Amino acid sequence: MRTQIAIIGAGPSGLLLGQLLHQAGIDNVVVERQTGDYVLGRIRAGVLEQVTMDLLARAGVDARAKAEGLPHHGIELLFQGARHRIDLHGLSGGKQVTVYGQTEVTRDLMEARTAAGLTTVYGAANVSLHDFDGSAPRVRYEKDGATHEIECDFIAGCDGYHGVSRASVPAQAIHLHEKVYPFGWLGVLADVPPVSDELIYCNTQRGFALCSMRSHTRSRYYVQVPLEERVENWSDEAFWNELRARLDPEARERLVTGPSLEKSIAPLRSFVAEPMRFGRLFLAGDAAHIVPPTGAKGLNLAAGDVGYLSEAFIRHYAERSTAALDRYSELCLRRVWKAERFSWWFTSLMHRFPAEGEFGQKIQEAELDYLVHSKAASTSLAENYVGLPMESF
Ligand code: FAS
Ligand code: PHB
Repeated sequence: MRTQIAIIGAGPSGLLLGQLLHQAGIDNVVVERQTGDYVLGRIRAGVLEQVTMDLLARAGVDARAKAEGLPHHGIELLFQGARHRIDLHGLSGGKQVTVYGQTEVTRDLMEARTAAGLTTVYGAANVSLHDFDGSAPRVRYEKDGATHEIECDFIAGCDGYHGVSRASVPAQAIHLHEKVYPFGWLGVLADVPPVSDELIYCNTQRGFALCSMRSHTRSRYYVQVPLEERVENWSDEAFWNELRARLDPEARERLVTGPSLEKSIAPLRSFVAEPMRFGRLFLAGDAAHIVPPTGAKGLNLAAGDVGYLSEAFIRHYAERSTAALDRYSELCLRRVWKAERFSWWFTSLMHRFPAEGEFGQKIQEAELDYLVHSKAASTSLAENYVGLPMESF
């Protein structure tokens, strides 16, 4: 098989890239190791920046997100028993975020790809990348008992943190930065109405909690748990009791509980691989960076990378120039590191760090008190939360 761009991974990065390239007449093939249903079964992000919504519109797949997504103009911070609203819309010059689950984004992209008759190889085993440091890269995979090979001009590594793309780069050519946090997020998805109209981020003596949602009838909740926790130790009742214990009286009163549709524990880490380009291999999304989900940046950063990479490929083929491709890594990493900083800061502010002791808790409370009473500090939170602008090549 031959194509212009071989894309590894059918998560949001790979599918959005495939759609944007198709719209520009650039041939591409997506190779995914799981089944489509498996990919859709992973419950992940819930908040889209306007930059991401604009990219979905450019890809022609924003209709449902615009119709069913929930525009949000603010978030609340709960600490020392009181809730304080951060006016994202007012403090960011009129910007908003849209609550629309990553699962739905992925579904919309999958349907568009199928409708366009584009090639997606699901269930591809033992994917391997070859000669991306030369002029004729290739991708190999096994399926239905046979080994297949894709000849291409470029490879886009959109295969996430545990993918094969970054792992295929020689160790001396890549520099990894990582910080692992001493806790995880136990998350529950349930068909119950959200406890509030907006997201509530909670800093409490018992640990962090987040009240989020997918719609007016489906809620997503998280509580901070120790790293050694196992999801099988948490019945639904135990989860709801722990969440209740971390809420303020009004939210506790309004909380509607019900059977979990999904329950899982996600570890938290900050991670960046530099650079994000190796010859004719380009990394995008979680293949290149991970943020703790506190700032709702993971999916949005992935979309930003794809916005840059699709534009760079389009310019390459239109202008027979490598100028934009040569700047891809630099532009991505400038935006990635700013999001890494914000996600680290918000995680450090909102979670309990037992090793920091009482002094650490008092510093957190002082910073939160300053944050909610300072327009300058709240504006900084707001402009990072709604998403920083993309640069031009
Ligand atoms: P993905 O990991 O989504 O997709 C990579 C794809 O590549 C997968 O389908 C995988 O099966 C495939 N793949 C892997 N190895 C392969 C191989 N060798 N060959 C072929 N295919 C291969 N972000 C937020 O903003 N908010 C959140 O609340 C949030 N929660 C998260 C919870 C968890 C448990 C995780 C892991 C991430 C979470 N994220 C969250 C971040 C998440 O949304 C990612 O940013 C987003 O999925 C990034 O999309 P991709 O870059 O496409 O990577
Ligand atoms: C979610 O709804 O899954 C979500 C929302 C905001 C976050 C993290 C996760 O910061």
